[in-house]
Amino acid sequence: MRFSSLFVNAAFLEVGLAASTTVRKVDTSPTGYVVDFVFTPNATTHPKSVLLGFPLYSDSLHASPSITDGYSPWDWKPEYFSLALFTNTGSPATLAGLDMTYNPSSGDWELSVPFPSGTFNYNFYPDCNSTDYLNCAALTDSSNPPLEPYPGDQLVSTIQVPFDGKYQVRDYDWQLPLPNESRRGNFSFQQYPSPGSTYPSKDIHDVGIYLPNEYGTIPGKKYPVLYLSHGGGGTDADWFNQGRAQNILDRLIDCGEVDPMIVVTPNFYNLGFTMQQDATNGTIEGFDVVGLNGFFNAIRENYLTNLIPWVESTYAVNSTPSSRAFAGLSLGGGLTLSMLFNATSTFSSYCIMSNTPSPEPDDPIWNQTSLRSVGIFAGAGFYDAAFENSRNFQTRASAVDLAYLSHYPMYSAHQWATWQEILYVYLRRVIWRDVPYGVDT
Ligand SMILES: *[C@@H]1O[C@H](CO)[C@@H](O)[C@H](O)[C@H]1NC(C)=O
Ligand SMILES: *[C@@H]1O[C@H](CO)[C@@H](O)[C@H](O)[C@H]1NC(C)=O
Ligand SMILES: *[C@@H]1O[C@H](CO)[C@@H](O)[C@H](O)[C@H]1NC(C)=O
Ligand SMILES: *[C@@H]1O[C@H](CO)[C@@H](O)[C@H](O)[C@H]1NC(C)=O
Ligand SMILES: *[C@@H]1O[C@H](CO)[C@@H](O)[C@H](O)[C@H]1NC(C)=O
Ligand SMILES: CC(=O)N[C@H]1CO[C@H](CO)[C@@H](O)[C@@H]1O
Ligand SMILES: CC(=O)N[C@H]1CO[C@H](CO)[C@@H](O)[C@@H]1O
Repeated sequence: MRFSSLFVNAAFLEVGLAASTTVRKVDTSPTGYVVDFVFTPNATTHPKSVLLGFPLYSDSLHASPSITDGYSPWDWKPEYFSLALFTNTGSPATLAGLDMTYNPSSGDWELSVPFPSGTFNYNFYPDCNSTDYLNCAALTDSSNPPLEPYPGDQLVSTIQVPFDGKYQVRDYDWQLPLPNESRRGNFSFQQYPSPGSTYPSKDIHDVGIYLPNEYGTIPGKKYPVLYLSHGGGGTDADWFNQGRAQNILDRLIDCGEVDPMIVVTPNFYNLGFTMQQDATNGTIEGFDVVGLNGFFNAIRENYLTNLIPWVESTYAVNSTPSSRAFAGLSLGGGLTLSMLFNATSTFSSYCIMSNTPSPEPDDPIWNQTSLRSVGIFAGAGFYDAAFENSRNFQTRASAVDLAYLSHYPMYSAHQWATWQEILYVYLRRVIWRDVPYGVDT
């Protein structure tokens, strides 16, 4: 059996090992690389077919043949980009449902696919019809499991592919693991007391923690903390699984581009309230974000009461607002807005990614003077279904002369590539800088 517990990071760095999914340098691939996928059916199943599912490609004008029919990986060109779900032009784009081939001698299903540089999520769909695979069970790769397989997680396996300038123009190597393992930071999943939590057990909740490589080696040193939220349907594991935030931080810290920091990835589900319930409770104070405000209020108060004090009493951190920042994507972008408008002075800056709607322009909440003392950074993918929400936020901020910086990744939609890039720019150019932001920021 080829099963191993290797993470893909290891599979990529040590291509010779017996992992089922390997990244291989191939000069005949249009990208310079292929990924060899191998799916081994388990002893009790004998699939008739297996599909490999991952996002297809769009072209530089996002004019691919149709929204459900992007370009095949074998036709890949340098200006193409991977197009995931929820674009701003009509219905969600499809995943590629690529037929794998049965190898009778190994008993495995196999497929080698060209991939450009970057981070990609995929699943296997046994016995599935390519036209309706979204109704099929999606399996992760047992040779390359999610870093924390987790109930409720958007369970996918993730591969990372290097850049090759001979074939490609966009270099995403800043997402790859820092080569020298002994210089990487550490991430882990912890539990903290959170009254009301129903998972993983009563009044206990999960949280992901990234510690920089030097953590614990410099007596008395305290670190700033970035709180980095997942989105709808996600968990505290997503930024490590799908976003590979640990790699992005390792690299930027290692080369001295950002100061070492702690990153906390909270989890806003199973805290004793649901969106449904809190929407029915109507408008609580502050703004009404399409019925989500009650949910956001409850999470915000829960984090302020339970999570942040726990982090600050458990780790060597600076407990001042100037050493705290909050970021989040999609539904977590809405939560970031809730923190910005209703916990304004708790954090020094806010990174709002692909957010839900912001307060209406006539809401007096825009006029709070405290908003002018914090940093605001906002963006979404250029083809992101949340692009409009993000622009509306900026238009409304501009209308009250509220300063912000923004970044809109060109070749991306509502997907991890967008949030990785916004995080990368926020870390390099914005976080911990003095406000108001100037030309040097
Ligand atoms: C084998 O696959 C079946 C169907 O997906 C599943 O129910 C079963 O748990 C699997 N067995 C193992 C050992 O993974
Ligand atoms: C695949 O699914 C579609 C839609 O459900 C159906 O029309 C088609 O006949 C199916 N094809 C096969 C080969 O099962
Ligand atoms: C990796 O980093 C460690 C710690 O800084 C250093 O001692 C070692 O020489 C590095 N290894 C390589 C191959 O650069
Ligand atoms: C982080 O440290 C813990 C405790 O030493 C260890 O079990 C875990 O494997 C480390 N995680 C990573 C990603 O290195
Ligand atoms: C914000 O303050 C300005 C100046 O006092 C005022 O003209 C405007 O109506 C206020 N906006 C809101 C939404 O309250
Ligand atoms: C705080 C509060 O009033 N929560 C209520 C919200 O609505 C649900 C029912 O939909 C109640 O169970 C909660 O107590
Ligand atoms: C400005 C604003 O809406 N502030 C509210 C934030 O939330 C707390 C607790 O829910 C309220 O007490 C504030 O009035």
